[in-house]
Amino acid sequence: MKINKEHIQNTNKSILEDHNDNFDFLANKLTKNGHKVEEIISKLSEFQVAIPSWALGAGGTRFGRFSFYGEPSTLEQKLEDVGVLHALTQTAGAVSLHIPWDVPSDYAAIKQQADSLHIKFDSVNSNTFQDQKSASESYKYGSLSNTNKDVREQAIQHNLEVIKIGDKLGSKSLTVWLADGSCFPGQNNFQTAFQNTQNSLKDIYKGLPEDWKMLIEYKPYEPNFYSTVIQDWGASLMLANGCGEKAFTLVDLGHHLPNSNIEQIVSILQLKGKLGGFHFNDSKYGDDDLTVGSIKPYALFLIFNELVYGMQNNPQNPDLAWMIDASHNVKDPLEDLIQSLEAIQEAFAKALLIDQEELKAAQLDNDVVKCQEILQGAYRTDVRPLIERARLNSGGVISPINAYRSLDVRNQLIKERGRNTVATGL
Ligand code: AOS
Ligand code: ZN
Ligand code: ZN
Ligand code: ZN
Repeated sequence: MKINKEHIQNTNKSILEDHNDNFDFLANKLTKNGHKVEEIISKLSEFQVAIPSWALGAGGTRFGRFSFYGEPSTLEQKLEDVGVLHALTQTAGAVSLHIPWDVPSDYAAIKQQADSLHIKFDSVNSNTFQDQKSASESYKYGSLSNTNKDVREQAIQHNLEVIKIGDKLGSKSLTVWLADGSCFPGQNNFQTAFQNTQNSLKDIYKGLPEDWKMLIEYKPYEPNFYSTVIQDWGASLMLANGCGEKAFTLVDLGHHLPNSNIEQIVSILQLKGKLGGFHFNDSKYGDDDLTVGSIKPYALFLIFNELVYGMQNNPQNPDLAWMIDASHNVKDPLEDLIQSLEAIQEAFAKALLIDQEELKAAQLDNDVVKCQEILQGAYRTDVRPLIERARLNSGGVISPINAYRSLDVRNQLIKERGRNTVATGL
């Protein structure tokens, strides 16, 4: 299934007039209030979010998995799916691969396919949380933190291999997420596990090309339920600092204990130049991996407020690797990703509406009420016409979900691939 210009024009036709009315109304209002509408739109157009290869099929839980049919089972098909998302939204111009699930068999062909779909290869992910059939050592008791040197060595070599694969595709970063930890008190020596992890990461870091970054993801629990070796941003930051200037912390929104102030974490990491990447999702209880913006959209907006501030004021922090890390059992995965992309754009657009100068003045006056008015004034604005216009300007559709449905994409995919396909990976 490939979306072409004709598809796009046809689905836009019937709602173009409505869109124009809504856009003009909003643009007039914003311009009167001193906003530079064109600038906001071009920032929205530039903002690209990587799609993780493992979110293209139904995720499932340990209790079962309900297929959505027509799911991609090869890397080529996964790229096709990202191509559909990108053609409609013009926001999904990158894919994040997980090795060994996504090892290309023909690099030149895969690169060519990605090029033709305008998709870049974002961060590559290593996998030391599952045992591979051919592996001689098991990660049951940890990978980079394992007390057994042979296990650590196998995990290090795997990460170095992932860098090589990513390098051939044009990726520029390695994301390390470890399941390492313990399920019961006394099972692990915390200090030994941490030191082993630091040393292993240093060995991987040595193999990082000059223009690459290492992104270190943290998570408080799951799959281990008593302790996780890289449990929070502090542990991640210490490890990144221990490795060097090309190592950074990666924040996954679902990887926090309840009520953690994520916007504050994000803000301080940028100040220190150590925020490297982002996994977007939403959650109510833990690492729920739900659609971005589906549970706590205001929190997402507050996080974006800090991200926008950081992008404007922290040149010491590199450009961030943006990725969606969501997966669940009930929606069409592509529709879910479209909703996530929309929620990200919406939070970003609203954050761009915050008048930073006005906010700073209110903060200096200690005018707490005004500070809140400024934030909530931006949050309450319906910015959807801006996002629609950004998509239109880049050749996308006004309404991606409606277009996806009217083009009957899922049934096309089922026709092409069959019903009982199983996505490789989780
Ligand atoms: C796991 O909880 C992390 O969020 C990972 O970033 C990611 O979901 C995983 O690598 C995919 O299996
Ligand atoms: Zn993640
Ligand atoms: Zn996660
Ligand atoms: Zn998650």
